[in-house]
Amino acid sequence: MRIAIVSDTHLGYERFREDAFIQAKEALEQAQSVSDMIIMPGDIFDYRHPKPDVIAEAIIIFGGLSKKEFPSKVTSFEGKSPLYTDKPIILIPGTHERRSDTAVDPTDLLSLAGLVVNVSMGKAVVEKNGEKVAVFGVGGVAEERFKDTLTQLAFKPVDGAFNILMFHQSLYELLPFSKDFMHIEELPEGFDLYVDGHIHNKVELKCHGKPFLVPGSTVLTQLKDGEQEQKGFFVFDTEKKSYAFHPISSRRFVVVKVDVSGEEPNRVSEKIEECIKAAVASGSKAEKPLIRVELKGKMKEGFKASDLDVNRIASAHQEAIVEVARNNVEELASGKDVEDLQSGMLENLSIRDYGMGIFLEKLRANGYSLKVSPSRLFEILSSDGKKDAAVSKAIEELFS
Ligand SMILES: [Mn+2]
Repeated sequence: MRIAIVSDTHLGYERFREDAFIQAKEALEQAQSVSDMIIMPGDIFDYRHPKPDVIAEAIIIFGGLSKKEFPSKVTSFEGKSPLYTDKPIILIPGTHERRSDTAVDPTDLLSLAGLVVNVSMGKAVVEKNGEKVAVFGVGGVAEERFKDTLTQLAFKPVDGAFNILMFHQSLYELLPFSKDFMHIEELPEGFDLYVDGHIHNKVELKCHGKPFLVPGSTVLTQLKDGEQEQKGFFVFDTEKKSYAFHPISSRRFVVVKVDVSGEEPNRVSEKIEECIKAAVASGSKAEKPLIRVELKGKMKEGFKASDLDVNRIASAHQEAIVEVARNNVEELASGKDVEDLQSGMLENLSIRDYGMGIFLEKLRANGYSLKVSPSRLFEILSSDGKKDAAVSKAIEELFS
């Protein structure tokens, strides 16, 4: 069977709302035309509470896919909620949709509407002419809960099927900066393919000798260097045991690095202009590229980063969307936290995970030793809605 893997469509992403919709639609429609089934490892939406018009966009896209026949169908299912369709569009919620364990997230809505199969914390078996593919899903959880969650789920690969483990997490090999991230070789053995979301550039690795694939997002969001490559999706062929990347048309993103060392502001402005011109000229004019100019170094004695009018430079361009980052110009740094937040390392981490990290650190420093997992506590405290009830529940758990 041919399995399309489309990830991190981020429907409703405010900065590039139209891109998110158009590029998700293109990726999914192309994916359907070249595959027997589609799997999606999370962040289908950009929010836990998408507005009705964003939910409508998702219904338009997934409703369109559901109207067509797939060559395969879901023949068995175990999950948090019942199965509402046998169409093989199988997904899990990611970090952006994450809510408390029992709450309804927006991917549940698509499932309830009979448009997709939400395989979070469950298993779906898809069949085509007797061939079976089993998809095991772990919806996005706090990083330090991932290992325990896998242990609790105790997934058993299906005999005679091609088995896929799909999740939405940071792994140490991809983002090597937190001891809460699991290592790739700690993932359970016995699967034929490992599929992860969350990372917005494409990744191809091996896990226990089997392919480990991250297709990356279909829309620009994080603006990291890795997002300069073309967006798209993977198609894995279970017969050939091989896969290919299918690019989609997406907004071009260019990062240019400008060294300001020993320069005066006027010369820095000229350098930036030259770089923007070159970046614009290197692509087609059909769509405005997003150009991120990263300044680095120490300016000429007597000048500082704030002498550069980056807003004027950025807004002076019609043919591109320009943003100028001057946080690596030396004079600007002020305090370790700000540096941390602005450093490239943290760009990889969601604010939620960063907050979780600080929370854990404080608990550890204060000798926290109660049995309630700190990440569970964090989730309760940061869950939506009835805060009072959530907090009293947490306190009850803590002291009972
Ligand atoms: Mn994402």
